Amino acid sequence: MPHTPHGPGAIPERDRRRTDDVDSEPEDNAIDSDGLDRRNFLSCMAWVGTGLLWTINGGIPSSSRLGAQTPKRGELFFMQISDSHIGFDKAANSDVTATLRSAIAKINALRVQPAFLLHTGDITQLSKPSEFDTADQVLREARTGKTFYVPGEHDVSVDGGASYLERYGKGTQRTRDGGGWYSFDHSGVHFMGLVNVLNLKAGGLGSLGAEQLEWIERDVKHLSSSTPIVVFAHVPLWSVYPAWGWGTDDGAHALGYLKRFGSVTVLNGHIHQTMQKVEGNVAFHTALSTAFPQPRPGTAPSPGPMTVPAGQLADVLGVREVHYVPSNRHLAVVDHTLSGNSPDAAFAAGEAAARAHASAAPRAAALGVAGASAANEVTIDNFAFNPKTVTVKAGSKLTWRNRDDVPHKIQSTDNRFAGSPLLDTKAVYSVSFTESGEFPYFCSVHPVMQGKVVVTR
Ligand SMILES: [Cu+2]
Ligand SMILES: [Zn+2]
Ligand SMILES: [Zn+2]
Repeated sequence: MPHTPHGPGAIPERDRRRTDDVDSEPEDNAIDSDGLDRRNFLSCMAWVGTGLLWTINGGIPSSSRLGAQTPKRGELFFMQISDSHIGFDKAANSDVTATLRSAIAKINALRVQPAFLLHTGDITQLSKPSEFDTADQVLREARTGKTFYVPGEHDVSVDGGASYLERYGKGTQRTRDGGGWYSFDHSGVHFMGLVNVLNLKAGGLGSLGAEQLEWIERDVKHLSSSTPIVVFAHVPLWSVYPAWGWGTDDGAHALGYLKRFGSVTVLNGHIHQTMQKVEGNVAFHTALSTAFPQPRPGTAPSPGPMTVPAGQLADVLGVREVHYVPSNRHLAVVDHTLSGNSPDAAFAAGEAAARAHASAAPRAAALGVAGASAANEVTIDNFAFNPKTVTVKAGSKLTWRNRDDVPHKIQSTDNRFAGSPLLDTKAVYSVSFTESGEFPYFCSVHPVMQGKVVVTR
């Protein structure tokens, strides 16, 4: 691939010093077997100077204020936004509509408008018509005028995707139990919008399913291997952190159909932070949310909305610009926080607070303050059922109580008791168990969450 040097002439004055620092690193421009030069690879997710955040992948010299890279003739430029969670109103962000609106305003302020926006899901918090309406209204303020969507689990958990598909499913592949995936071509790039948040299995991760996999195979069959491919889907298609459900069970299977293509870019949301990885011909990127951050893998007791210190929310929310230059192999992906500050400090502070909160909770429970689970009650805290295995007498009633800031949904693994509706924060759900036996169940929104009811005589 052509290596574009960071020529000082191309870099605005204010960015030059930091860029020169990057350039003064030992020269190591050996082209890897995957075609990425090592220095650009290392500068993935590099934080460069105040007001600049960049991840660069693919040889575009980058001073990365949003809009600093003026797209040239023949170049495709689009923006990704993700996880707007309209309807969320907890401590992590009490006004998600306002932060989505400021993300759109940032894009609208660009002199050259993107060809379109990609919204990679969790448009809403609870799939309510009013939430979809608000999202719609704000997105219609975008000057570019065109947004492509894929659903997140928050958009489909109430009704299996029916209302999402009614709004956004026109022109997509439809199946008996949903569908919603589609592809389109733009400026020589083939885009595939995939759905990996429906029909999830107990203990599993995101899932594309057999029908969608077959469609992927068919959809790319006619394309020449030199066609650049952009895949976008909500849940990461590679294993980011399976313990938190951050991956897709059959993601590798899907990517198998894309092996012969020279350039595959995968854009995801769901984890509310930027992560990237390059594997062979495939570059994976997850995006910031416009609503709230989640902790980095393993840095807190569980995923979920994370509260950062007052005044730092705009450091952890953001938008992403993507450029495609026909002569470059990889697309250039540049992430921007709403504030322009690095997200690192706010992430670290939020994670520390989440750990402190978690270590205080058992003490409070021991003192009877917050209350451990009552008899015949399972609480849901930090994406876990507590207790994981609960024993009740036949003929008695068991109650689940959601104490998380995210909705969960109880589903019997073998369909032997009635599942719950989507349980928002503080919601309870009860089932009377009459037969004795073992009843495994899971959360159909976050299928890594599993529990068991043991009913005794
Ligand atoms: Cu859940
Ligand atoms: Zn989300
Ligand atoms: Zn999600």
